[in-house]
Amino acid sequence: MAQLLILEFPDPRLRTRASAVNPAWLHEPATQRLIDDMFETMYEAPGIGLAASQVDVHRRFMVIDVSEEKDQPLVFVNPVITARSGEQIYQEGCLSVPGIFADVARAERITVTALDRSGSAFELQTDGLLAVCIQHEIDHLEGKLFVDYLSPLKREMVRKKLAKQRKQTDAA
Ligand code: GNR
Ligand code: NI
Repeated sequence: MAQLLILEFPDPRLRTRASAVNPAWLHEPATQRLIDDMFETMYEAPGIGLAASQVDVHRRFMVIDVSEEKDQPLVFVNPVITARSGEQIYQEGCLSVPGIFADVARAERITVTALDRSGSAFELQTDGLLAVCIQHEIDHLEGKLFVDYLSPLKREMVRKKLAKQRKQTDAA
């Protein structure tokens, strides 16, 4: 197992639109290792989700675990939201935008279809934090970040704050 490097805003690679996963690719040992490495990277961060885009793999899949005990790993391959209803506002963070938190409005309840890591299709109806996380990760696959929901001025403040944080970390 290995920890992977997480791309950070405003890295232009985070703007790449990921392409569909060929189900045959899931049967390759290297792919299964990549999924394991993404879970390790997510748990170590620590985070509740990680999209392939964030580790510079521009394929449509993500790993998620929103459980308290960190014992409910979920893999979504080629996820599609087929129904959405209601609205919830959640204070979001992102491993690609470290140390920044902001309220984002998203659907409260969603239905998502996807393949699991072995290539089997499933459908999930969910709400609350898991629904927020799935929407956040699918945004990554589209090259979209939660800071894109903020005003351009706020987004510029985020960019400057991260640049300053990095300067301090690099100097230390
Ligand atoms: O770890 C994460 N926490 C989080 C909190 C609120 C809304 C979304 C998230 S996802 C984030 C991990 C991440 O950046 N996934 O892309
Ligand atoms: Ni994120």
